[in-house]
Amino acid sequence: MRFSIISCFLLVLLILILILSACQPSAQTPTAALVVEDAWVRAMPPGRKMTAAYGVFRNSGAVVLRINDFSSPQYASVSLHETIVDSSGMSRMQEIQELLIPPGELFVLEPGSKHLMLMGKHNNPAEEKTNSVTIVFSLEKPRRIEFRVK
Ligand SMILES: [Cu+2]
Repeated sequence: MRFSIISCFLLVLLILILILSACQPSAQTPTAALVVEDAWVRAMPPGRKMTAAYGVFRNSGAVVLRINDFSSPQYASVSLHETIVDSSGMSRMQEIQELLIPPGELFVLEPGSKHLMLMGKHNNPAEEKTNSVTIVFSLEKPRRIEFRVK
């Protein structure tokens, strides 16, 4: 009888420890794990509604980062593209479903290759002055990243 009470108590204690350890926040959330360098947007002549954004994205965390939703307050749509050259030598753009970065690795967006396609520029003279484009990356917590226009 005494033994079963003790083992029951130990079982409850074990369950409590498991629940508490599951509730511990991880040291670094994926949102914080995304490190961005050299984020820039190609400057376009006035009136052009479309451009592309580039940069180097690094995963400094311990879990894979997957981002498949991007938006910008300055553009109607933001999508991830890759420029590919087909067998006839023609270059065209193809949509990529997600920006996927294994732990410790880089995802590079650069001219002639992968890029964020910005389409449908909104006319907002106030925002023109900042000379930057804000792109929101959907992670656990949405991450706003400023891209310098150059
Ligand atoms: Cu494109």
